[in-house]
Amino acid sequence: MVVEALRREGVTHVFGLPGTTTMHLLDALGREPEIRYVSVRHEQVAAFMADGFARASGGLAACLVSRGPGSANLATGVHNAHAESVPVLVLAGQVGDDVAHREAFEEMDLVGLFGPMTKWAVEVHDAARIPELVQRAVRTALAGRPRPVLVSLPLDLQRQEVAEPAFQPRFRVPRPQPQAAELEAAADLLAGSERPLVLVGGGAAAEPARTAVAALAEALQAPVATTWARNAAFPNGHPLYVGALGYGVLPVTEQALAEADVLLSLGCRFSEFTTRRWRAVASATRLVQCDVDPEEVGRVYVPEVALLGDAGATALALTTVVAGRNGPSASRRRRADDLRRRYCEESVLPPAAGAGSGVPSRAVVEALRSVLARRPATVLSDAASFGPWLHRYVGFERAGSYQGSAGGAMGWGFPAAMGVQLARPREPVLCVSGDGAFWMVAHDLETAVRERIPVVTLVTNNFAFGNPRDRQRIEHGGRYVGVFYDNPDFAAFARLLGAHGERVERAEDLVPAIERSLDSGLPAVVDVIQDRSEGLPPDLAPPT
Ligand SMILES: Cc1ncc(C[n+]2csc(CCOP(=O)(O)OP(=O)(O)O)c2C)c(N)n1
Ligand SMILES: [Mg+2]
Repeated sequence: MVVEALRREGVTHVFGLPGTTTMHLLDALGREPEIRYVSVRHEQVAAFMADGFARASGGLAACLVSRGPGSANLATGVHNAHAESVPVLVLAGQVGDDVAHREAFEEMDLVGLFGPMTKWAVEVHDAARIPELVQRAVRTALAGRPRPVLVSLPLDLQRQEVAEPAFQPRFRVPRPQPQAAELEAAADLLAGSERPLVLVGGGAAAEPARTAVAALAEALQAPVATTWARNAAFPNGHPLYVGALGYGVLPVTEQALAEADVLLSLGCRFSEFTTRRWRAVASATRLVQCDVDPEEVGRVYVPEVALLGDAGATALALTTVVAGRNGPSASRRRRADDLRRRYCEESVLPPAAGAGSGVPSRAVVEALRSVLARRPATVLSDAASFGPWLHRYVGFERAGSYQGSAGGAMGWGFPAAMGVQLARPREPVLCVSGDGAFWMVAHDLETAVRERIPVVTLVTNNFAFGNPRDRQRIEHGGRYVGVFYDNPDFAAFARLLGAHGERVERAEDLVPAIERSLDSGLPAVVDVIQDRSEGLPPDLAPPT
């Protein structure tokens, strides 16, 4: 019934790691040709893969893990997906109801564990209700602001027979549509604005919303910024794009926000980094907030006008209303042009800083830009010091061509890249990961080889936890504790597992190494050897 419910809901991929409480489920999955099951080597990888798959497909994947330890291992990835508004269906085996509440082997309160990091966490206690609750979980994960959900499945339940399972039709909660009065009010506010800014977040990052938002920005002649780690939510080459907010923000982008008299946000959660700890939006700024989820509207900032609705439909409707009025003033146009000109200047890669051995991050940016100019790859970046280099200095044009980690969990990148690759089998997928982050999940290179998932991971290898290292340099008098370590030869490690491995010690060898990796058709690791001091762009300090 669980597997049939997944099939009916259109779930095509399940990532997991077996245990006593999931054997029946696994047996049923193995007999279902429409669903691909992939075993991983640590459960957090299953959650990260499901996360990447969801982002790239617009749908949802499931994780199948066992009780107690298996579920706890999964939790990091579920927490990260929750923060980043990514739908993931968690199916967890649980101790049987016949032995529960006696500290049965590996017993853990799974609804309690996952409750704070899911939109809905439920344990099934009647086998006849499995279709209802699994199907509702999928609907819930995808409705409104997407988020993970948990269905806990006690073992004794899995052995029960149900004569006539009652499956539900496949149903998706419709997205609200903006109301005419609210659209008029928004258009009024925007018409009177001298310094508008459109802020685009993950909720408006996919097509067709993205194209509709571009048309709206053009009708308004308003500059557009993206939220932290959502750089591909708007075409970066567009004449109205003025950069990404968040950690490492360029001065021009922050100024565009600080000076905005009217801010139009679309699918944005106003995160700590995007808003520079809620200080970057001026109190005088008048907010028009478009969000699909009523719980999000006014959660952080109270809008003057709320547009409760799907970002694409809202942008389309608002464009029509705006088009029926006088065009934007010449001064507004000049301001948009001026901000764009400054954005183009500030997003130029700064000159090389000089000293230091190995391959500087600056050279990694140049290599990536050169490769991406020839190959339309999807790029992912893990939670490492390299993120701001990408966010500032690499442009992304296509929808979904960049996926960044805004949740913070180290180790997300490489597994999420595998999920993206499974959703987009024909597209090259490149992940940039810190050495610390990569080594948290590197064992799953075996999964990539076994399952033939040819993602290329560039490891920016500075033999250090760069972020805490920089904090110790700046705030703790350079007393380094627990931030430097040794690494294996990652290229040799990759080859040992049957993957393609490259070790790069000179900047000029980087592009050919990436090209060979992409051409190998295998999962690949490019070990980019850096100086131990390499990390953030030189003007940046880690966030406190
Ligand atoms: C799972 C997890 N543990 C700890 C942290 C705290 N943390 C943030 S960045 C960082 C170091 C990252 O090192 P690395 O991946 O090598 O990237 P680098 O900064 O050196 O480029 C740490 C430990 C985290 N974000 N996630
Ligand atoms: Mg490092």
